Amino acid sequence: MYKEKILKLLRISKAGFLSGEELARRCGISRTMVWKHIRSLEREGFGIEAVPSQGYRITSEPDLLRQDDIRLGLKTKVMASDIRLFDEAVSTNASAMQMAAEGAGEGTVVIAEQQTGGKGRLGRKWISPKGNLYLSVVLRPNIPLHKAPLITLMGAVAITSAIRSACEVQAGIKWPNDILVDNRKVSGLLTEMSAEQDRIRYIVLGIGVNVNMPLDELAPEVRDRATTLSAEAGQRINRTTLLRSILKDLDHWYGVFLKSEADVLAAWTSLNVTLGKRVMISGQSVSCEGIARGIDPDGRLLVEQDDRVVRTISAGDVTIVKKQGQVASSK
Ligand code: BT5
Repeated sequence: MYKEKILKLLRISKAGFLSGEELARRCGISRTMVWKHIRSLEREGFGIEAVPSQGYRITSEPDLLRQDDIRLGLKTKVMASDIRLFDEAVSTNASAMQMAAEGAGEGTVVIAEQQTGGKGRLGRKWISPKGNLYLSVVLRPNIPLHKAPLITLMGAVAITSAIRSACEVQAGIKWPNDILVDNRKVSGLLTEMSAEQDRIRYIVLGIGVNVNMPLDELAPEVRDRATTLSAEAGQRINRTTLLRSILKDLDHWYGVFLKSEADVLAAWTSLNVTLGKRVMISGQSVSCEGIARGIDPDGRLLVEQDDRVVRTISAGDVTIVKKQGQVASSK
């Protein structure tokens, strides 16, 4: 607590020095304690210059997510009721599923600076080096099982609007779980759940966003179809600001979802890049090609084939194609 107060005072004074005596007085602690907290901030990666007779000042901040910085000015009803922040996790989804099984409350957010076993769908991998955002949220909605896929759509709406407002990058949603910028994947969502019969026990909504990592961290075959927000914006992105925006928008859209699923579907439709396009669907149980015409109330994709038959797709990978059989963008 005192450490955060000292940090706040140093940040406010910006380039100016603050003496140990002044800091001690403002916090109501001894100068020795001030010094200990300064050392602890240095261990976290803050550059702090100490000049005898003048005091301390911050010279550099680490590029790390910090609990207090995330909470700064964050007003949410459900999201971030509890924030669990890790330097490293195997998979924030796996951690959040475990925590939910042990009773973690709705809105618990698990965040990691990097993942060693980041998960995509169907056993695929999500490459997760430092410099990006990896988070998973525990949700306990009182909805029937067949409505669970709408959580992915709700999450996609929230992430897309957060990216648009925090980074001014024109992101769009590709059904079911991709966020694209100019046809390249910048973010992916993975929804997992625990359920019995027709009752959902809990859902974990996992979100990976490529923010500042160098693109060469990705294998060439993935890199060709991926991008980062910093590459698109042409500048480094403040991850804390983006994360706050994501939590705020998730909170908003989850609230909307619980009241009116139709409003989420309408927002999804306005932010999507799939509808009206010719798509190729490849899935475990279905593969087809046609025009993506819409989504149904359960979030399934409606594809009109060339023979006019409309297929209802509940899972699969979508590739947008230019003409029959010609790939324009893919997974
Ligand atoms: C996804 O799967 O897009 C879901 C990604 C969810 C990741 C988050 S991170 C926090 C939470 N914890 C987890 O363990 N997971 C979630 P899918 O649609 O199956 O796409 C996976 C495919 O995307 C891979 O097979 C690669 O081709 C590609 N890919 C992998 N890493 C990528 C990256 N960092 N950026 C862009 N594309 C990537």
